[in-house]
Amino acid sequence: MSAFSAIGEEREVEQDEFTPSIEPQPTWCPGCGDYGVLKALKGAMSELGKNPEEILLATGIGCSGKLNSYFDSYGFHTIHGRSLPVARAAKLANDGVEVIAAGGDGDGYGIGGNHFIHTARENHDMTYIVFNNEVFGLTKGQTSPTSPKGHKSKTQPNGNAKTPLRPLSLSLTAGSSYVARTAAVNPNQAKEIIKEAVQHDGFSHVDFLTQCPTWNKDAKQYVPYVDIQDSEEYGHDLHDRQAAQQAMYETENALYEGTVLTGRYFVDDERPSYQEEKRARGDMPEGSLAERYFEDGEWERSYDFIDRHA
Ligand SMILES: Cc1ncc(C[n+]2csc(CCOP(=O)(O)OP(=O)(O)O)c2C)c(N)n1
Ligand code: SF4
Ligand SMILES: [Mg+2]
Repeated sequence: MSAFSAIGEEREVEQDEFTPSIEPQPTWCPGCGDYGVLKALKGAMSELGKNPEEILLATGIGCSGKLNSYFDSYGFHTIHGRSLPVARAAKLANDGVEVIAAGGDGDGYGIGGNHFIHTARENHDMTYIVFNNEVFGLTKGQTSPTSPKGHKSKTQPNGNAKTPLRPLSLSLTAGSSYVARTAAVNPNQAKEIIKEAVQHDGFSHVDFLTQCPTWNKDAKQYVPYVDIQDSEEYGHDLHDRQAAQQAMYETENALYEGTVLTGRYFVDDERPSYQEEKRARGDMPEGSLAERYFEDGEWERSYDFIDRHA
């Protein structure tokens, strides 16, 4: 089966179909939060009836980037911080593909931060999962953009002097049309949030708190958590941008004070995705560029169809 015939095919999809025959057991450390992302993603895609052949997973570099090896679908293990440009290109070349981008806090909020801002601004139709473990896990625990102030690591042995980045607030301000935070310690909520994010038309950003027990000994900070949708104290109208901003600000402060708030923060169903905006202007190719190449064997340059993105 190819990506073209799989798209839109309706059938029951078992979770096991996303387990690869090569390296089915992840090599993440015992207790790593990354297992929670894999479980939630498999569960979400199976419940949505998505075929492995209609999904493209683009990941960055890091322990998080290894998700690509453990989730069986079309995949592109990119370079550090570059999952989003690859994901965008894939979605433009084949609009029917379900595109998921994923990577770490260092990958997405640090080296790839500019791609994050502009992919959100342009509202590209995809889901972006950021494994936020507040360290550079793969390279042995260096301070990352989300490490708490005062956090000690090999690169900051006297404690981090920097104020951490606010991923939710940044995402909202940049233009994401769906913003949520979940945690590996809450797999059912995580699965439901990923399902919503995938179904949303536009750029869906999920900040996924993933404990790193090997390099971030404060890993237990994500337990217990509060789901703001289940809490009278924190509930707000998800379509109200200002209320979302306030809730995000409180959530980001609370995390470093020991209270873990998770849930949905913002949803804009009205805003057209980048793909819809381009289609309305006659700037999107008819059908899939990739399929044309696949069938005709003739390469048509993508910039003949898509503007150069000034
Ligand atoms: C351009 C570039 N700079 C640095 C690295 C080294 N490097 C690999 S992974 C990584 C950080 C990973 O941290 P994060 O994105 O938070 O992912 P995690 O391992 O925590 O999941 C770094 C700095 C690299 N691969 N490429
Ligand atoms: S180093 Fe940390 S993030 Fe990487 S696999 Fe181990 S526990 Fe997970
Ligand atoms: Mg990290």
